[in-house]
Amino acid sequence: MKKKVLITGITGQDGSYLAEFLLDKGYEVFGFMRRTSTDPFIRIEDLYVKGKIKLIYGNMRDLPTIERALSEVNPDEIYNLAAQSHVGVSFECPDETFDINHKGVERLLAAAFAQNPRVKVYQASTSEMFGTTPPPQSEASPFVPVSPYGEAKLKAHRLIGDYRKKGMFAVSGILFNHESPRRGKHFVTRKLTHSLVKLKLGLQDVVRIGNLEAKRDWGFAGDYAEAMWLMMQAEGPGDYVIATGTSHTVRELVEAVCEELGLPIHWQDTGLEERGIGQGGKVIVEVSKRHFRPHEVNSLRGDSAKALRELGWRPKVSFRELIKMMVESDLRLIAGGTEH
Ligand code: GDR
Repeated sequence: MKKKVLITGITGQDGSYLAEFLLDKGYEVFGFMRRTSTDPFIRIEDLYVKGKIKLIYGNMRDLPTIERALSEVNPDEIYNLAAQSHVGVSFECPDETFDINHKGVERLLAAAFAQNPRVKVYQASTSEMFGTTPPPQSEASPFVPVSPYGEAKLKAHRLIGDYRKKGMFAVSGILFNHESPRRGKHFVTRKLTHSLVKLKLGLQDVVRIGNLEAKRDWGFAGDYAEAMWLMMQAEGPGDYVIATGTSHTVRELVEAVCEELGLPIHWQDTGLEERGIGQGGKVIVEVSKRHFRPHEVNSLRGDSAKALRELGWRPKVSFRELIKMMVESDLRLIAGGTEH
């Protein structure tokens, strides 16, 4: 019989890659999704329309909907990818962030354990939990979160530890930033590839950006979906850092996207006055206070030696390959007129 998997947050970037990966592995895939007025199917349309996955409406804030999904599916594995996933927004909506990212996990774990204590659960934890801890960050590094998002995720991570003590196969994947052409446009990588492609095509004048000095360890989301599954197949449950081990500043990211597009850029002035100057002295990038966060995680670079040692996992796509993939995809979408 096929193994059954329930993915919460299936409509997101990671959910869509994981669904495809698990279908390939022969799983029967069920998705738990929230109703929204905007089109939630962009990333999974093909899988849904062709009947490859089944979707169940519900909400991480609503326990009965979680219980219903669990009893309908009776999963062997659960991947909890549902979250309010934007760090910047978490400062503006802390209660909602806590209710989904912490309490939602509490609801899910309690319901799953009550239904079947042998079910395996994957929790999407995050490098944001390390906060101000200097790089490289590993499973042994202290957690010092500085955002409501990071704090809520840390509480959820600790719940995973509690349930593991009760005997549950509960794993926590501490994933560093992971991107793809399916990334939402409010995250800095996709915001830059999307808007600089538009600029290149003459459809946009200037890109406004926040902190250029923040450093992140950016990997490819498809590689990270494989890591999630590998963790669930390990002999025992654990915590794993998943990262590339290299980091770049947002400034270097801007430069890499520009280079990929053949857009020359140099920087002028500093701080909030800083601007990226393009061909003919035209301002193409502007620093804007609006995109800064009240508290910033300055530098993230993960050490995923444990994942390599225990799971045989290593990233396949490099930073430059990732940028190329995202730029080419946005060029196709925007030049092809399928997106604006
Ligand atoms: P992050 O990703 O907060 O690390 O969380 P994001 O892409 O939003 O920010 C990365 C860094 O870029 C700086 N930055 C900007 N960010 C955005 N979004 N927009 C801007 O204009 C901008 N300018 C500079 C940010 O300040 C930050 O330093 C992501 C999410 O996917 C989380 O859910 C996940 O847990 C972590 O990655 C790992």
